[in-house]
Amino acid sequence: MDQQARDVPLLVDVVVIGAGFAGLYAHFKLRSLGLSAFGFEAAPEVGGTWFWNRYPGARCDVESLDYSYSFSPDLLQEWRWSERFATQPEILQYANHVADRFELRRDYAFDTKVIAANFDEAANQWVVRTDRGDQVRCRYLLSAVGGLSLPKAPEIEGLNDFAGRWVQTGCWPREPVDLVGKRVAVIGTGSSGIQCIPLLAQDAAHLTVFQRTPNFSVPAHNGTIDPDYEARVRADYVEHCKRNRYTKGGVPQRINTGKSAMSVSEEERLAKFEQAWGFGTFALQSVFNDTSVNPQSNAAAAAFVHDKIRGIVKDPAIAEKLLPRTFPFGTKRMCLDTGYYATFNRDNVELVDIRETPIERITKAGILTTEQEYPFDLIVFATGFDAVTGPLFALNITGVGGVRLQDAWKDGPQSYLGLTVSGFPNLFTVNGPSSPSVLANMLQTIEHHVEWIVDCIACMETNGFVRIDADEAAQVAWAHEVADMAEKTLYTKANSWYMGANVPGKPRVFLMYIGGLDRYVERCDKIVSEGYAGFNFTAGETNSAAQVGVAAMTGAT
Ligand code: NA7
Repeated sequence: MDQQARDVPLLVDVVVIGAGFAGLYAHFKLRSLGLSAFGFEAAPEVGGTWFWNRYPGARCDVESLDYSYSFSPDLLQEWRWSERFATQPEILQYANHVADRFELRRDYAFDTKVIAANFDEAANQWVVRTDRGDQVRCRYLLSAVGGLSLPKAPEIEGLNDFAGRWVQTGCWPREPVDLVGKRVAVIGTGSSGIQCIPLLAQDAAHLTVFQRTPNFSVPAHNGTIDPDYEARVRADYVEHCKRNRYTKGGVPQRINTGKSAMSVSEEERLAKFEQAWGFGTFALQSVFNDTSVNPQSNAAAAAFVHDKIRGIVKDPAIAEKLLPRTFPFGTKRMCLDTGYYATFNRDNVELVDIRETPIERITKAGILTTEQEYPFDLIVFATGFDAVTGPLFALNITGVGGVRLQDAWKDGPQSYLGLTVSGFPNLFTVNGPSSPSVLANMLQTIEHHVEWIVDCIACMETNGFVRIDADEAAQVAWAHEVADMAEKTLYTKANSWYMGANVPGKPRVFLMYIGGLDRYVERCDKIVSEGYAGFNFTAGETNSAAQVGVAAMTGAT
């Protein structure tokens, strides 16, 4: 299909990459500024991560009342979630509703992947190319590609020999996958594996779980939303969301003692853990204030979960295999499940500990471990993502002097505030590395980043600036601050995707700002109030939004 037939402009103020929650909101905000924006989305429709992750049991681990856009009071009131933790289909429906309601689809090319973005220094423009042959120039490039949008390729030898079918949780097929009567394998026990395993077990004839590292999981206690709580939130919904932005995790801390787990008696500690376990959410992590920094408090939480697992799983030998022991509690993302551990009490479910008997290869019939060959009809890879940096590298970005982002970040990502990268002017990254991103409610982090970016662009337009670039010294200082903060916690002790440790060869760097969304937002505000401290602006001849709009319509460059 040619460029004009798809109405792809040749020149636009802003190119937005991605039509997930970040991209959609960016479009909405940019339009309100009177700027022309055009978006590319690899999927055939909106939704981002919620389009791709349609495996059985896929669900958000943030409560749905909080996992909602807050920018429109009307939208907040009109949308009703049916469950406390929304399912993937319902979240996708929500994304579609938002796109329809605010007419956000019209400036997107779907089924279109960005394959390169090069900064033209003379013009202060980005030149964006796609896999459909489009080439678009823009003054600002906004990446809204999401941190968990590039599934890791299955790394296990022999996959081409397999006679059965294989799928990945991170790009699950749109058509139903037939499980009935099938012998199914799942490789991976992170959030995705833990969410889908109970449902696969219900439908498959036999399910074998290949576990490399057991994870901590707590019951989500999903169900309908407590009507009294919902009424209270709705009575004050806009303020509720504003308050969320000034919390550590972007959600209300509904069970929080504000104390060290070691400062209370064992009886009180266990009672609080029990309350948190019974409540769901990430309460078990936040009920005491030192779980992520104090090894003793952390060990107490881990021991509590171990006892719970032993209590649920009937076979003590299987229970022992399911106990996470190799990393501190919560330092790999804790999982929220529905019936995960109890699934191992089913007759048709088997657990293979691949630390004890590693997978040697995939064969024509199934999976060969050092102990035996297991025959399968279907293998499910729930093996995670090349998180945060992977999706940005996939864009093939080159900045000033033709430097590739991959090369600039060969020792780990360097970003000022997770929003901008020195040497890559006029590029903004929503939820980029060294911002809170997944450590807080993503709807909050997305809204905050998009608003910051759009305000910054508005400031540039008003002041006649044509280029913004992060100061390298400010960026280095920020990287140190982010790393120092992480080092003071137990998070750096885990081989997690937070650390980049799940992808062979990836530099080991903690990828998020761990100081809390509240502190981060205040920091960003302060930087703005100091005249965008740490940023360099260049004044120059600028095409006004209106001029660019005309150019885009006429195809002039
Ligand atoms: P995760 O959390 O990265 O989990 C991936 C799982 O797959 C984890 O148990 C890995 O074991 C396992 N894995 C990865 N590669 C292999 C290979 N090669 N062989 C065997 N096992 C492997 O990804 P998820 O998709 O579950 O969740 C990602 C995020 O999405 C989640 O944190 C939420 O924020 C939403 P390992 O622990 O590396 O030993």
